[in-house]
Amino acid sequence: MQRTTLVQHVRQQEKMNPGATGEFTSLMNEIMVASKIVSLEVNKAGIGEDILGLTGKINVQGEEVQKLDEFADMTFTKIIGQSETVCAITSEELEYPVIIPPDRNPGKYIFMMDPLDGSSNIDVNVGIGTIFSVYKKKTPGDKVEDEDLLQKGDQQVAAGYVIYGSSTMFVYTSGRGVHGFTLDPSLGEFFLSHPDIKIPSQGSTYSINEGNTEIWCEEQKNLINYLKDKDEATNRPYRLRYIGTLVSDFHRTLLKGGIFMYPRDKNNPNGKLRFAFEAAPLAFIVNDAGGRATTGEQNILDMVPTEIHQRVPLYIGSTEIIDMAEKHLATPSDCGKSA
Ligand code: AHM
Ligand code: MG
Repeated sequence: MQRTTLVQHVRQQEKMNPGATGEFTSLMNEIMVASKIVSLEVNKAGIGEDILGLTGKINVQGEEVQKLDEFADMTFTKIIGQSETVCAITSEELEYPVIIPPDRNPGKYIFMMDPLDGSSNIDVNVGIGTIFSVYKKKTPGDKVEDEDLLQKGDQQVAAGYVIYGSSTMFVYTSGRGVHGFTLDPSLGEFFLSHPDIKIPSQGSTYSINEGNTEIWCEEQKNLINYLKDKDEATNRPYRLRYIGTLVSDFHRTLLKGGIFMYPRDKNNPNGKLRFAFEAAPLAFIVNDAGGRATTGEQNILDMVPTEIHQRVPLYIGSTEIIDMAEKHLATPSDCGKSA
């Protein structure tokens, strides 16, 4: 059987772009190599070298850094940083961007990543992942400016994620459809397994950390109550599925339809997830698969971040459900401010 590898696929896609120089294909190859190394390490976790557990460090988000977080961050940063395809790398784990100096032949792309998403699931053999996003440098000259690092969501050139789960999957879009590849561990090669993924316009699943109910704003509580009400005509109540790894919850939502939410709440006015490393790349993917992502007030892809580690509320999934959610969120409460 003739199977398409990820490398072949990226090259075929590049041929459709008449101005292509091969730099993007090289970058994608490097991302793939880094993800295979991380996948191998994740699969070995628990045996041999001690890769599970905490490093004892606290990252820029104020979260404890796991050894696998650090390993994934270093692997991607090193491989992509040496690839001569990028001029800057930003990471959820790094306070400041890595800027490639002129004497190391920087490329024209900017690479952003959450190197290991789902940190709380690392030690318990539940799916974790990497999320990435690629932008083009906007400003002329060698210097990487804020304008290059803080671009509007819809300026992404490509976005993707890798899930290290029951199998390792690589899903990406460069604006020509969302395509999924599964790693054949015996060959160490990603093969096309999910061509041209389209998200169903409806679904019957909602995904949210319901342990936060007490700190949710009123409109959020109303939305969840609506999803749990019984009404055969609108297929309610919905089923709850929450893994606690965004990549995995998103992947299920992409394939089966439904909605994933991480709302603002009384303690966190912008929610938890980061625009550049989580919300924007997944919004770019869901959009190309026929779905939508919003903060509740604005399309994620229309947002221009003001800082690298900016957080945003996220509602992402099937169009009809996101439209319905937006109606519930249309009149936001003051969310406990007046209490
Ligand atoms: P991380 O990137 O440090 O792993 O944090 C993001 C994760 C997401 O994967 C997941 O959707 C969310 O945090 C879970 O948060 P909570 O434990 O508050 O439900
Ligand atoms: Mg994350």
